[in-house]
Amino acid sequence: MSAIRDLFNRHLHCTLAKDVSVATERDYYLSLSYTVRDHVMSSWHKTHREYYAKDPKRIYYLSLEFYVGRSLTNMMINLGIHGLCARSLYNMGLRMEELEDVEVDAGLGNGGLGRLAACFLDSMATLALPGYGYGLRYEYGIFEQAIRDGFQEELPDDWLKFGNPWEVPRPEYILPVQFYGDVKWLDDGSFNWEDGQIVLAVPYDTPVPGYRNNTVNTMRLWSARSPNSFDLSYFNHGNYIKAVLDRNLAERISMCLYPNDNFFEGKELRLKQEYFLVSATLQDIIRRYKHFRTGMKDRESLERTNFDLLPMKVAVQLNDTHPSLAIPELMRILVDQEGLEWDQAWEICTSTFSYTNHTILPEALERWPVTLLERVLPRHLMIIYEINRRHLDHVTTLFPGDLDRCSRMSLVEELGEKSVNMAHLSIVGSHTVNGVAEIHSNILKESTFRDFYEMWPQKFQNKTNGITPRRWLLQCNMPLANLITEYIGEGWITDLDQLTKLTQFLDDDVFVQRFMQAKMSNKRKVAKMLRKDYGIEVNPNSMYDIHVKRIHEYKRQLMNLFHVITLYNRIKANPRGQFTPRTVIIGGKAAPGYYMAKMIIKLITSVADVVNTDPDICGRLKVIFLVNYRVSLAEKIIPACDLSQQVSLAGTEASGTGNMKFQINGALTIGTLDGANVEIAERVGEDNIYIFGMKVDEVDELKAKGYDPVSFYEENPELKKVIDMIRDGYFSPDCKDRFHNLIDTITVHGDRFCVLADYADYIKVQEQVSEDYLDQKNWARRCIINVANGGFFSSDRTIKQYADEIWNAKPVPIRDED
Ligand code: 26R
Repeated sequence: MSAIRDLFNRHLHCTLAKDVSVATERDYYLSLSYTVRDHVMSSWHKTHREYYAKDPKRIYYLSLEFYVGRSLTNMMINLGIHGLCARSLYNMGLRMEELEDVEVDAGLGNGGLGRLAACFLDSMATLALPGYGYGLRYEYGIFEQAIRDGFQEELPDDWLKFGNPWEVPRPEYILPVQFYGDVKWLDDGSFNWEDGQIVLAVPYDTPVPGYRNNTVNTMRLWSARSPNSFDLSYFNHGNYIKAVLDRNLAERISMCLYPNDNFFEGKELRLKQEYFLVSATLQDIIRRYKHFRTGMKDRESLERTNFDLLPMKVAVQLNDTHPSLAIPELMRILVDQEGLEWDQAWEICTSTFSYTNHTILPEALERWPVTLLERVLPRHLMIIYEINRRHLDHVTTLFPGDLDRCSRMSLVEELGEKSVNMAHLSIVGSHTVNGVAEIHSNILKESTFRDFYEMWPQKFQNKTNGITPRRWLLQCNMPLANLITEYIGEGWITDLDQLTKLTQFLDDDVFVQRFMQAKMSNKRKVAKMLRKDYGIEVNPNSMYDIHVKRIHEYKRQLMNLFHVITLYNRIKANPRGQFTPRTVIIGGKAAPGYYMAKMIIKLITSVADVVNTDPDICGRLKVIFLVNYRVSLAEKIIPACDLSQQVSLAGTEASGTGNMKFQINGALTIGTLDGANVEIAERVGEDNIYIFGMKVDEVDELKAKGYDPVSFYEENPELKKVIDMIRDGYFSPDCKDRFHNLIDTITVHGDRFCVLADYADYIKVQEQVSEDYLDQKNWARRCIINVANGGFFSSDRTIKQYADEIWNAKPVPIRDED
């Protein structure tokens, strides 16, 4: 305890140069963070010493996003010093919880895909797997959302403003990345890409500790820096000032995370980001592969020059197609630089890469225009053409004369602007392709990538997503985590299947009561936050009905809102009636350029204004739009939830991971048979989840016969009333036709996501929810059944399956320091 205090004081004085008389909360937060960072160092060194000595197969997780959120609490918990730090600070008169709240989220992601990458890093470290996360160190992460007059506004996320205590810059390992330039055909028949523009990649390392196991892995993020010779022509012409100022042109590459979720925009800067990550990372991987010392005396090492071993020593996982230029880039390195024959290089490539698909929405699939590729990455385009030529030859031998198939399976699409289909490139260049939930993987095989599945059935796998139970239960929900540990011990933390032991307490009144108390204490905390931040009083006894995720039409926040308006109308029509009180909380960011999503936010805030101020409602219904939803806010809100909304149109949400977080924190789910909801339902049983709406084949059927939203509108008087109110300005008296467009899009223009078709069933099931909630004890029992069956959704399970079934990688346990 005194050791923590001494370190803390030393950092306050020496690292931050602050005296207690002027120190702020942030100074204390930073001092504590540096203290914790000191504690991670010896295991971090030991882990990498061990990897170097043992030379195991390493796993490289390449992702344009790592949505880490805060790190302080997670580091302390995984290092096993959380209690110690809390006590030490308490003795110094400081409250650790308040310091934890100072930390700004590392918001280097949009949503599910980025957060999954962060959970996977935690699980790889906890399973003692030699795994590295490689990404970009954006100076601005996902924008900060503000709400003005009910509309979303975006503010820059200047997250590094006060420094980042978790990262270690490594300027000594800088690597060059080339763009533009020309391809020269050399005398020996080989190609060389030259005369391009060079940008430097500076690595920043962040430690990733496993849960109390001495493993500390590395997340390495690249930052773009201009070389001193960025534009020599200016220097040569004596325009020194201009030359220095233009350095920031190169440095823009890692400036900003693209905030599009599920929407592909073919921007040059984004392409450069993708290649910047890929090029720097592959250089790093190959440097580490070449430099090995197994069997050597201390301090000696060998250069490995033979690349045949690469697939035995390296597994590269592509997190969606965003880093898929790694495929032509590795071919370029092996063929142009290392002088391998094409066939041998291709064999190495396809044995090294595997690809995870995270979405089937067609507008999210990356298709880079050939003209853009030709200008920015001329050699890569040539290589892609050669890959495609050989690929189509192969298709032709397997399916002679099937020209349609050839054109469907081509990497190069000729329809509209000629472009490269990066998903096709990823499938062809990988040994394994996986979806992220059972139903999603089946859709990939049966529809999206059907032709490829017919050609290579063994390539396709499923890896149902998971979440790390350290952050998403132990850390975010202490009341529940402590209760669970008291009853079944702490084994669940690294072996989540042990939660099934909770079923033996289903009829134990004391346990059920205490479970309800844990939920209530979380709900009170949220009520307190809402009072402080929003000036809204919510009743902690009301049902907390929560819908938090990115705002997107396919996720159908609108359907939720139609239910809210329906409830409102029912209360208004019968003000003295009995209604189960609800607090409906909706939160999420809209992509800045997504008009419909922004109008949905405005509609939510407009409905909230009407509902929350209507005296007839008498506190039986509250609507809250949660501003700036992000990882740290999720950790506060999810543990307080009673009803989790997972209502995407069947066949559109690849998996979802929020659904899992709510489940293991003791909420019941209302959802469609989509993504991982299907697997949650299988595990908790139909009595313990509210499933509604069309199934995938019913959606297909409806669309095949022609979906007619207007008929649903005409046939359902309550739905008609909801739609009419919105369209006629009931919620927008200041601008009566504000929501005309929005309503037209889902009625006369025929909503792709069929909100109106699922409305009636949704309302019916919601009535059942309201009724069931009145029996609090039975509700709690069903929540416990949900928690008890959540073990499968640990990302430890997911990662173990990746390691065994895709990567063929083994753990390298790190022994305790003696
Ligand atoms: C810019 C563009 C190319 C882009 C497209 C799509 C950028 C980001 C995305 C995000 C997508 C791929 C995403 O986040 N998908 C989500 O992945 C989660 C983790 O697998 C799933 O749980 C979730 O269902 C899915 O929507």
